[in-house]
Amino acid sequence: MTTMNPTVDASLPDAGRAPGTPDAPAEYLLDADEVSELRAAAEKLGEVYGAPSLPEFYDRALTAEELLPAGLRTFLLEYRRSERNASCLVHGFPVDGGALGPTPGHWREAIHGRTARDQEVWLALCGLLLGDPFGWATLQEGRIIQNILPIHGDEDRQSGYGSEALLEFHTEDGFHPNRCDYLLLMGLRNPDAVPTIVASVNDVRLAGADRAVLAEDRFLIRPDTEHIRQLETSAPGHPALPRLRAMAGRPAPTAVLFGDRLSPYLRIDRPFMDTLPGDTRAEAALDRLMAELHRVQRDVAVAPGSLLIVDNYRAVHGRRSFTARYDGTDRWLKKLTVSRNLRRNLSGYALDHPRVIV
Ligand SMILES: O=C(O)CCC(=O)C(=O)O
Ligand SMILES: [Fe+2]
Repeated sequence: MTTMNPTVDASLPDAGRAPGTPDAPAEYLLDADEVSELRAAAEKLGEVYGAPSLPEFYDRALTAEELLPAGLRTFLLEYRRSERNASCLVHGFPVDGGALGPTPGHWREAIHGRTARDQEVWLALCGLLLGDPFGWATLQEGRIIQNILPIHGDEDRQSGYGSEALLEFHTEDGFHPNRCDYLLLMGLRNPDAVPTIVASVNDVRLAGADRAVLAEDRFLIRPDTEHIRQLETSAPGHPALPRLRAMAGRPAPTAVLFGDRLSPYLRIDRPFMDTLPGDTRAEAALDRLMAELHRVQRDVAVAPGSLLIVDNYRAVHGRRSFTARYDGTDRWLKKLTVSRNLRRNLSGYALDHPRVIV
């Protein structure tokens, strides 16, 4: 790819896509035979490893990803290893809306439900194929699989429980050095086709000078309030709370672009970000990056039975605003976070299980 404008660095490699091709999600459609295999896998696993929302499942189901259909495994491994696409979509997991029962009104109810067990098993197996699924002691009582649903009273929050407020682009847990490599969202219900929004850093065009500024430790990312809020409620004496409060009060300056200079990774969460005081150059570069991310954004309405996977180092994601119903028919997604190397995530603050980090 070449450009006539010398100030715009559009020469980033396309990582295997045809030159100039936008980074659309790679897609995979499960066929009837594969669906039968998936059903057999869910039946076989049943209760042997316990619930996939609990960390012990992953200690026991060490090789269970072998039960996934071969074509799906190839697709997911290629996605992981090539890094060609910042996101991908798998369609065709069975979901029986009737058997699910009503969308719970709160994640506290949802974590005890088991009506979506098959979907949780498939989500867990896909996560195991990509790496090490993990959870946060600070979120949904350490559940590895979380529930995304609108909560009454949280309409304006920047979290998976909001609705009326646009959920701004963010890197998942962007403030945290141990954030996930992959974010998986499995659709159970989405009657108004409310879109998740994804923007790939591969599509962003920026002046070289802006890229250089964004690659310097000139930015502060504070923890989103959800982490601190849930831990203060569930475990006010938790030893990680002072650390989280320090991350909020005195965040360490960090870079927004990092990794390969020609094909960088990205870390951003604008509503929780500042530049160092008076650094107008960094602020302007950040604004231009945000504008670019908005320019290249894509809507992806995660439908029942679809799985959206976002590479948390290559794409930011958010969600359009919508009006919640609170009548049992609301949008409901299952969410899993995956590390490529859980060893890297061990911080010494986990109390119960190393897979549940802080
Ligand atoms: O609801 C969505 O589509 C995305 C939610 C989200 O960003 C999250 O829970 O991290
Ligand atoms: Fe998110």
